[in-house]
Amino acid sequence: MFKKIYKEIKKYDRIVIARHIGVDPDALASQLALRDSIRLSFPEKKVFAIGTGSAKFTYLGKLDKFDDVYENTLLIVTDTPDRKRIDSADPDMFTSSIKIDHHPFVEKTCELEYIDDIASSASEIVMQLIEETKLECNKEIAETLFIGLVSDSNRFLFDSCGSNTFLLVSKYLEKYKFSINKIYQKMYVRPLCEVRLEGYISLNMTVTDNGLGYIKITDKIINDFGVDSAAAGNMVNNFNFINEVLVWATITEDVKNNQIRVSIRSRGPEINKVAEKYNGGGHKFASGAKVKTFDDAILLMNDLDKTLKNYKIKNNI
Ligand SMILES: [Mn+2]
Repeated sequence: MFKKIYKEIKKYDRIVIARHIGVDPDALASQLALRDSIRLSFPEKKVFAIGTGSAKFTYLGKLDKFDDVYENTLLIVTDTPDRKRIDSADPDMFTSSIKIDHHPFVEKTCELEYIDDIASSASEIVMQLIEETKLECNKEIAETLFIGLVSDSNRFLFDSCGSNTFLLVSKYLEKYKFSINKIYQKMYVRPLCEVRLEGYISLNMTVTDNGLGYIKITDKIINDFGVDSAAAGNMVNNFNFINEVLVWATITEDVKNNQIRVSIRSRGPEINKVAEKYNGGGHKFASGAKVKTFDDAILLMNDLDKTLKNYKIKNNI
C-alpha cells in the first residue's frame, strides 16, 4: 500500500495536503511533515498544506495559501476519518485522492485509503510511509513527526503505542538525532494561568457514584483565569489516573462559535458511540462532541454515566 501511495505522489506535479478541522498537533504534524518530505524528495512539485491553523502550534511550521487550481492535482487527507471533518477540501474536486488515517473507519472519502486504526497517530503512519518508500526526510521533518506522535499518544501513554511505534521512533532517533528534552520543552511549557485553571478543575469537578467526572467551564471562568477556550478544553488530558474517575469530560463554552465543546476521555468503557449521538465522535477512549447548550451537555453526561453503570455491572467493578 505504501508503494502505491508513493507512486501516486510521484505521478502528480501538484499535491494538496489537508487534515481535520479543529487542528491538533498530530493532524498538523502529519500534514506538514508529509508536505516537507514530498518537497524535499521532489523539489519541482508544487505542494500545499491547507486548512485553518492555530497560533498555539506555529512552532510546527506554516500552512500554505492554496491557489484553487484543481486540475491534475492530488489531494492527500491525513488524520481524518469522515468527509465533514476535512478542513477546506472536497475530495471530489480533485483528480485523485488519498486518505492516511488512524481513526476507526467511518466512511470512504478518498480513492485510495490507508487506515491503520491501531497506529498511535497519523504521524506514525507517515513515519512508516517515509521508511518504506523513497520519500526523503531530515531532522526537522523527523522532529515534527515525533511531536505529532508524542502528542496523540500523550507521551506513549496509550496501548496504541505498540512495538512498531517504538521501532520507528528508535530508527528516527538514530538517524536524525533530535533532542527529546528540547522538543518536550517546546510542547509542554505552559503559562501559570493554565496550571491555575487546572487546580480549579481538580477542586470543582463533579464526580458521580459510577465514576464519571466532569466540569463546566463557562466563558466567565475562561476569562477570569485568562486562558483561551481551546487550552481549557485540552486540559481534559491532564485528568487521567484518578482512582474514583473512569470517564471524565470538560464542558467548555465557546462563545465565539456559539457552542459548547465537550472533550471526553475514558480508561474504562468505549465512549465514541455515545459522543456520536451528540454531534461528535473520535477514538474509542478519546472523543469529543459539540452541543448547543450546557443542558445538552448534561444529557450527554447522563448518557455517559449510564454507559459507565453498565460497564461496571458487566465487569464486576
Ligand atoms: Mn491523530
